[in-house]
Amino acid sequence: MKILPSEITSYKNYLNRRKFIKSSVATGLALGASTNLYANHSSDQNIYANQLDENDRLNSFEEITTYNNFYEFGMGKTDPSENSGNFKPKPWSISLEGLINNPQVLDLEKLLQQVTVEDRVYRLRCVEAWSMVIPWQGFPLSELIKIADPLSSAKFIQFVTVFRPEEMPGQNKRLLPWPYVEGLRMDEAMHPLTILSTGLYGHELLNQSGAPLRLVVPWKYGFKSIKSISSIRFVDKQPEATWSMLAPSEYGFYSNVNNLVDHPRWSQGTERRIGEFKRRKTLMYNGYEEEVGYLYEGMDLRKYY
Ligand SMILES: Nc1nc2c(c(=O)[nH]1)N[C@H]1C(S)=C(S)[C@@H](COP(=O)(O)O)O[C@H]1N2
Ligand SMILES: [Mo]
Repeated sequence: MKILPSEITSYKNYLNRRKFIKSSVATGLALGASTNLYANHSSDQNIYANQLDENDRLNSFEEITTYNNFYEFGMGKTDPSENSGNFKPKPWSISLEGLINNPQVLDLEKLLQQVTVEDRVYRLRCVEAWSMVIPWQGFPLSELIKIADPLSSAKFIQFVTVFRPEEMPGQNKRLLPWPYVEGLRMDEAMHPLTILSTGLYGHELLNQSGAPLRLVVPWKYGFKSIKSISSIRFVDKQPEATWSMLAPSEYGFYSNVNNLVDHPRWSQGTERRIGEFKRRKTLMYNGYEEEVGYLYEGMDLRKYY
């Protein structure tokens, strides 16, 4: 999908109509006119701007869509925007599998009629110690979990990225074991901050951002937020996740942002916000401690990193 310069300006206007406040939830902000939003996008939006402060400038559409990690399209930060032109995110289906009452293959367009797409402004903190602030559109993962109707034996969820080497040039190379997989514990997956995103800045996701559907888990390092999801598996044991499978001593299953536990190659005490020079202090759970800290009470976060 090509973005015209005129459209980019309209994202700015779209944004200017919104006020981002310090408290966790602001209600009643009307949605700007955008032809690209799904029909059921409610006009009375909740904007979750959790723990953002006046220093948290939103990154621009340009920054968010040209500095990416998406190894299916190459390892460089500009590779995903440059090499994803042949990827076809439409039509799209997601299969719900495993320990559930309603296994099925869902058409994404139909699914979007059943869920509530909302605005969520979240920080994204990459393990490589850079970060961005991104205005997503998405719906709570919990809504999809309700459709799946898990059995009580389902304790974790595994997410799988589509495998299409003809459209994803990186999948023809052994950069990672394909397909990319990730996982969450059921209570993390059910948490209201966890969303499946379909767009950002009021625009459908571009291919480099994980079109047409990607996970966003704002208190975890970026690699947990798996892109272009084609199946969701409900399982009883902690599932494999690409990076923790590849380098278990560097990437744990939980991968909660933790400023006290350094990665062997990157300090996690500070971060560089894309577009800025001065480093910022990294916040525990990426600033979402109040909301998610209870999920990990009693766990040794040095062991379960
Ligand atoms: N399928 C897939 N999902 C992925 C990745 C990837 O390589 N493949 N990279 C992850 C990493 S390391 C990060 S930091 C985020 C980056 O998301 P963004 O490009 O939208 O900022 O996507 C994550 N999701
Ligand atoms: Mo990352």
